[in-house]
Amino acid sequence: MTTNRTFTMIKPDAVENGHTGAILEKITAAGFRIVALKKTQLSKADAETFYSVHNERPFFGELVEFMTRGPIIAAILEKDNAVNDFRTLIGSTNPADAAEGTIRKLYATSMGENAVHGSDSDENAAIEGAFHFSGREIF
Ligand code: FUP
Repeated sequence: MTTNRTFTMIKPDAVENGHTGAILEKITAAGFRIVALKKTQLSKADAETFYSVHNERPFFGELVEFMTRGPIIAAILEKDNAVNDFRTLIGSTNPADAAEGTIRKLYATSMGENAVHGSDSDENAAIEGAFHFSGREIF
């Protein structure tokens, strides 16, 4: 089981607002190595599958609508303690609660449109990475 990788998406809001380059720079400056990277757009079925853990929540419809409205950047990142260190780098789900200097504090506009995704466990990092990338897209 790989424990030094995490999965991220730069979400449609941050891509629309032109923050892709700045966010990738912050990620690599923090010591993460990009092992897979692509620009893509989620279908409704993709977003419903990716966020199926939330499918009973009241915000699920809006979340799927948001995540499918434009392209995203998907990436697999490598670093010691990747899952936890990346969640520290991105900050709290709600940007109003996110620490100064975190990616969500800098680039997110709201809880619903919060600029970036970061896996919450090694197990989910592996599942989410495999959802987006085939073996020959990972280096
Ligand atoms: P995170 O792990 O920080 O990405 O947050 P969650 O997995 O709890 O939530 C996934 C996404 O659902 C968030 F990025 C935004 C959305 N969400 C809401 O819109 N409202 C909520 O109350 C909680 C989450």
